[in-house]
Amino acid sequence: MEIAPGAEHLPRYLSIAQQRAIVDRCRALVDGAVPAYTPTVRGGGRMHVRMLCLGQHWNGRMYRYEPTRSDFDDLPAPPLPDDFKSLASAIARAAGTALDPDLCILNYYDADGRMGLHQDKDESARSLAAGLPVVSVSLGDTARFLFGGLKRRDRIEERLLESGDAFVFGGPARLRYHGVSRIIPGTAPRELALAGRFNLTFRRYDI
Ligand SMILES: O=C(O)CCC(=O)C(=O)O
Repeated sequence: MEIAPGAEHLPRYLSIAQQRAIVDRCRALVDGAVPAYTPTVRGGGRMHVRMLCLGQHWNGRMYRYEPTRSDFDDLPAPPLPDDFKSLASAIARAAGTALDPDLCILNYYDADGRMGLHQDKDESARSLAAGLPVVSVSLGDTARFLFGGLKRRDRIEERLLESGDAFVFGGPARLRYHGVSRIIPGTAPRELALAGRFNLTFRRYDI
């Protein structure tokens, strides 16, 4: 489903069995040896998600990527698993584009989770100029996803991202503002036994 040039929503892309398998992996990752944490961003505000970066770490105080979590505990970002990479590439292909990701930001939203309107623009200038897409996978509770334009004040469309949905934005849509206004508690498929929502966004830092 094309939302805008370069932006595709793929509702229910993942089967329940696939969702369960990924949710189990996400649970193990966020409570693993390098656990998810709540980032503090430039200006001192705390984000409303628990975050774990795979492949490269996004430093929320500096708005830049780095191999280790110098804004938190200096631990190295865990590697991006090969099957996660393949999943993101398959989704990009299904959306009519291509991505060979080298990093993923995994966020967990509880019932109060949200994310302000922002652009994903900390990847390399080459990656952004090429319009390499961001591939997003949603699991668990439904999110009210905000999708705006290239300027913060542009009209914002609200769209529900449900469990198993994929959303891809690249090319002319790569720098569109987006965010999550709220999570709708209790909407995750029963089979996942998950309160809250995982979201994975796959990106390519450099070409
Ligand atoms: O949770 C979502 O659907 C969006 C996540 C997001 O905007 C991000 O990680 O940059």
